[in-house]
This record gives sequence, C-alpha cells and structure tokens, in this order.
Amino acid sequence: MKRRATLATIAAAVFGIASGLSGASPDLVIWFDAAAREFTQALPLGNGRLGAMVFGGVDEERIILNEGTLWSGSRQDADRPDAAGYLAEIRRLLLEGRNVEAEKLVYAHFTCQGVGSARARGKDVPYGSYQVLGNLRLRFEGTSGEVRNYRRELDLAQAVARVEYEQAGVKYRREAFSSAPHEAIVIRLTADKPGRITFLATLDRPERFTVTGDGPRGLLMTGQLNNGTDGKGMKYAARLRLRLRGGAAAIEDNRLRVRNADEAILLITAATDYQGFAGRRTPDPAAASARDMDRAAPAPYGALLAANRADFRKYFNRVGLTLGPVDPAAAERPMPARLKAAAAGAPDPALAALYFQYGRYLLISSSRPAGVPANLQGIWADGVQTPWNGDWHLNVNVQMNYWPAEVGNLSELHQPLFSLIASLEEPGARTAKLYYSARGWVAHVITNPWWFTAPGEAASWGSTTSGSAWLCQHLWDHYLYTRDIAFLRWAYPIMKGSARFYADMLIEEPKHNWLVTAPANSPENAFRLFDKSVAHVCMGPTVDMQLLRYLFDAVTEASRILGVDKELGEELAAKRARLAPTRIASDGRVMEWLEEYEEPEPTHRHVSHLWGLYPGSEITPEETPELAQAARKSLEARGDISTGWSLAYKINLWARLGDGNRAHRLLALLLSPAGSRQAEGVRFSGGSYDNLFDAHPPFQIDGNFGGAAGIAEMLLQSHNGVIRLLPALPDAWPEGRVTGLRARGGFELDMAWKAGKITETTLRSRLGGACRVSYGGKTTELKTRPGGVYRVM
Ligand code: FUC
Repeated sequence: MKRRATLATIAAAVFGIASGLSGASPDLVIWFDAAAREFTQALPLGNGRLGAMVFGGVDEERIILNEGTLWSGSRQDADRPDAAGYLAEIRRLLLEGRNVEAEKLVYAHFTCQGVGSARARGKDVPYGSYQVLGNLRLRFEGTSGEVRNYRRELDLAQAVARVEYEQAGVKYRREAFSSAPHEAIVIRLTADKPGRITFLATLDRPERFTVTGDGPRGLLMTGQLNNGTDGKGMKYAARLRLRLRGGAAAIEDNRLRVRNADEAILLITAATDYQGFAGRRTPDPAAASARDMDRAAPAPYGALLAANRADFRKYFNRVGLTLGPVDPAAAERPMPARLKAAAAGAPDPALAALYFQYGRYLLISSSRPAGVPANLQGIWADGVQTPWNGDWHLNVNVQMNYWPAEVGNLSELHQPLFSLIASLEEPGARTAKLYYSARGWVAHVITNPWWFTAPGEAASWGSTTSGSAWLCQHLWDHYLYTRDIAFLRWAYPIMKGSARFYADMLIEEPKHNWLVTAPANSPENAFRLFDKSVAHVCMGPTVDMQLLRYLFDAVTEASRILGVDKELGEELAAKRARLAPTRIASDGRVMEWLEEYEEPEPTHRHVSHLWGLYPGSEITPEETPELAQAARKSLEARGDISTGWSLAYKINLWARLGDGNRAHRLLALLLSPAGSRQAEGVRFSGGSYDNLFDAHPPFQIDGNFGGAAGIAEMLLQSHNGVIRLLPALPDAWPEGRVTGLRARGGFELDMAWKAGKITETTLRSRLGGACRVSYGGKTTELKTRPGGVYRVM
C-alpha cells in the first residue's frame, strides 16, 4: 500500500494527474476526461437559489440554469367541500374489513378536488411543476483540430466547476460557480494565447420565453409560466452580462457575439415573482435581476471567486472525512470509470467519503436559510415537466433530503424545510376540517409552493395521512440537536397543531381497541385481503403508529419544557398509550399493517414500517432486540435492490441495526452505475449516474442525501440519549478520520480509527450537560461544561 502511494505521488508530481486543476484536493474532486453528453454527467453548482449544470463541451458549452422557486401552477382550492360527509362510511367499511369498498369510496369522495398532481404530469394544471429556468449556450467559433488533455472537474471544497483542454496549440480554461454573496452565476473563459476566445452566447428554454439584448453586452430572458387556469402564472427573468478583456462584443439578433477576446467573464442573475413562504418576494423579477447584476458585475473576478469560496467554506469545512485505506489510483480514474471499477470490486473507501461530502455539497448548494427546500431535483432540473413535478413528496422524499442536515453540521440549512412546514399550517387546517372535521392541520403525500395539503388524486397512494407528522419530526429533531429554546417556542404551535389533528382523527379499531388512523395507507404499498382482493387503504398502518408515538411524545415533552398546555400533554400521553403497537408477524417480520396481509409486491421500495428503527428510534437492538431482529427479517424479505432513495434508506436502517457490512453493501449498490443491478420482481433499480447524482431512476436527489446521512449513521449515532461511536463500521473501512459530526444534545465529535479500532475521540460540548458515550459495548458517562473539549477514548 505504502509503496503504491509513493509511486502515485511521484506520478502525480511528474505528470500532474492525481491533483486536480488549480491544485484541487483529489479526494474532493469529481472529474471527467470528456464533456457531458447528458444531464446526469454535467457538474452541478448552486447557491441555494441559482442552480447550474456545466456540460463542458468543446464546440458548444451548455449550462443548464435553475431558479429554486420557478414553478408553474398556482394556488388552488383542492379540498373537497363535502369530503367529511363520507368519512363515517369509509371508516365503517374499514372497521368491517371491507377495504376494497372503502378504497372505492376514497377514490370517489376523499381524494383531492380536481386533477391534483395530474399523475405527476402537472405542469399545465394548477398543481404545477418545478421547471428549468433555461440554458446558456456558448457556441465556439474559429477553433478546430484535435482536442488534447481534456479535463472537467467539480471541486467540492471550493464549489467551482472547471474545464480545461488544448486545441490547436491553445490551452483553454473555463471556471464556473454560483455565488450566494453576489446572487449570481459566474463563468470565466480564458486561453493561454491572446485573442483566441470567440463565441456566440444564447439563452433559451423549452417554452414560454423571450430573449432581447440588454445593453451593449447583455441578454435578458423573460417569460411567464402557465398557472393552470388563465395561463398567467409565475413571471421570471434571467440576465446575462459580459465582461471582456481584449476583442469585441456585440448583440446580434438577440444573441451575444464575442470575437477574439483574451478573457470573457459571464454573469447570470435571475429572479421570479413568487410571493410564497420563502424566497425573494419581488413583484418585478426583471428589476430584481438587474439590481443583482449591477451589484455583481463591477466586482473583480478574484473578489467574486474569493467571496464565494469564503461563503461556501463556512459550511463545508465544518466536517472532514477520510476513509481508508486510500488507493491513490482510484482518484486518478475519471468518475464513470471509477464507479465501474468500484462496482467490479475494486476497494475504494475514498469514494464513500467523497459521496458523503458530495451530499453535504449538494445540500449547501440547494438549501440556504431564507430559501425554499431542496425538491426532488434539488435545484437541478432539465426540462419544464420534471419527474413527479419536482415537488416535495411527504411520504419519505423531502424528509430524506434533510437527513444529513443536523449530523452533517449544516443545521441552519434545515431552515427552508421549517419554513415550508410553517406554510402548511393554515391551508392544512382547512383540509383537516373539511375532510376529518378535526382541529389542527394536516398535509398528506405531496405538496408544492402553492400550499397543497389535500390528499393526492389516487386513493392508492394519496390517502397517506401522516405526511405532516413526519414533517414535524424534523422540528423536534432540530431542537434535540440544538436545544434552541427560541426555535422550540416558534415550532411548538406547529407541532401542537399537528398532534391535535391526529388526536382528533384517531378511531378505535374493534379487535384490540387500539387507536388508529383511518383512512390511511402504508406509503404506496398494497396488500391482499384474505379473499385475495388487493387494496391500499387501511387503518393504523405501522408507520402511522410509530410516527404518532414520536409526535405525541415530542409535543408532550415540548409542552413540559415550555411550561404550557399541561392538559394537552396529558391527553396526548393517554392517547399515545392506546396506539396500536409495532408487532411481529408469525413469519418473524415487523407487521406493516394491523393484519398479516400478504403483499403483491414483497420487494416494494418503501420500508415505512421500519420508520421506528430510522429515522425514529422506538426499535433499537439494545432496547427492543426482538423488534430489531424482526426489522432485520423485514429487510431481508424486501431485498436490497430498489430505487436510489430506497437503497439509501436501507443504509440507515442497517446502520441502526449495527450491521456495518450490510450497510456498506447497500452503499455499494447505491454507488453502482445506474441500472446496472437488477433483481427479479424489482421494478426500479437505482444507483448513481456518472456525476454521482442518485438514480431513482430517473434522477432524484433524495438518494444522495439519504446516502450521505447513512454514511454518517455508520460512524456516529446519538438517539435515545446515547452517543454511539463507530456503531456500524464496515470491514471495508478499517482506518479513517472524521471531524465535526454533530450529535444530539449540542455535541460535536472528531474520531480517528485504525485496524477497525478507535484510536482517538474528541468531543466538544457546545451547551454543557451530561452525556453518555458508548463504544465497543462500553458506555462512559461524561459531565461537560459549555465550550468544553474532552478526550473520550
Ligand atoms: C414516491 C415514491 C416513488 C418516487 C416518488 C417521487 O411516490 O414511491 O418511488 O420517489 O415518490
């Protein structure tokens, strides 16, 4: 190993291979030796609002542009006014075990009003779709000849994409980033010989746009999306401005022509007139984008670059991760080859570390405190009808986006999700009333920037009632990590409203007199009734019960901490005690429903009934060993191969079961080239695209975030009052070092290990207080003071 490292280091010094462009650290670089042909090979950049994807073409550079609030559709009334009138009948049928009939009634009267998400094709209906802002294309002219030494890289540590190649004796370089401090995307083109940069720049999008010249060296693209009613939906503007050294530029036919320049700097600003729960709230996006441009355009390139780097690093550098043994040859492979080599069995622990940091990179790039949460596409959509409308799915997906936020030391980037949750309170109260005659608020399975809280349009998946309970878990978990009382005061009424809703809507099932949700479903999964008919709609699926135990506990505890609502706390505690428990079926698996139904699709991607294992914590190997064993059986029966996010979920579940090698196997599947693994009866096989984007398929960013969280969960856990060090370390990572992971209670940890054994642990206590730290079966009690630093092992 040592010898190889030395050779590689020499090779790197002599041939300049292992180190990236501009001295980027090879373990934080995703690189390619060719331009992207597809979106899933392009390099993503983002400042939380402005997203970009760099293709790095030689004849034509295409840069996909995104603005995080750009949605078609509009606010609508999707609540059926008469839904509550059918509730008693639906429940009666469920209580009698007539689920198929109940489901029919849900379809007819208890779905949303209108077409809802239009079966995930909602761009021209009121539900709308998240859309690409457009494309910047640069058609290079006057260059030809063989291309040599091509390299394209994403430098995670600096948040910069770079492209470099030689053609006809000229070395060309491009550098791009999306800056939060300057609210602009910045692209610089240089060549090592004067006067060699000649191109035609255009802006376009698939529909609904007009481009005009904007001053002598700029373009302006504006348009209005469909709101799904009269066509007059959200307005947007994107601006391009050029700064030139040498050469000449002119606007020709609403295109920007640049001739014989030494250097060209392109700036892009953009805005929408979204007036919703977050974002910029500007009625005039053209003016807002002009203001941003006037601020960014005069800044010297070095200043733009430095400001972006400083801003990005304040988040990114909080956590460091090295996993070894490192094979330097691995980082020398372009990413497509690296993924293939790893899938073929070449050990590459550094790839896992890179994937973890990529997840953090993507969160910093798609979710900033004042903005909207990362959607199914993050902020990297290509097209106007994005998969599943690029919305916020509440039955696992948007939550998964935020799994790495706290443990990955990016706590304040969790904020956009909290803003979304708060925005659902008022519309969700109406939905609660009209469907369930309940107090409080509810959101079902899908939501968008237009406050959609009604059930989905199909009973099979649309009747999930616990989306809002799962959202509220994030509020409480943020408090558990930060102990921020001011935050809890803000969040408490929202959590309380959610708990109220469920407390009101629970009914008693006849067999055990447990309290259950109804109607409900176990996210998207079907079951066979005893007469073999297939249904989805049920009462008290396990996931709901686990979520409600969590929520009721959280609200009771929060009310105690804040010294309010004693009676509500008591009511919730009493109801909590009567919720259907998590049970083990006769075949040893965790029961997903109240009955031991057969499943038509035993390998279904959702593993909702294991919510109590992760992200919940009512199932643990230490406290509930039988249930933990049953969870293991359930996972075995589901099988490993599935969608990207499902693979990611299972990494976390195996990590919670303390099985590092199995978690690692799931991670290896997640890191396999998209679609390269198949299994019988499995509809989707996920993995990673060349640019490490998660493949559902198609691209869906939740798996990136869930995978990053899973890696953290293998290294550190902190639920139920114990901080566990290396709880699921796989044999494949015998050595490593991690710095800056967060644990619940306001703690931060650094750890190093060798030969699979911890060698060093530093715990920083931000808030003081006692903590219990467990490693290798031994638990140590530690009293800490605020700001204290402790050596634990
Ligand atoms: C749920 C999942 C799908 C997909 C979609 C966005 O419907 O079951 O797999 O992730 O959300």
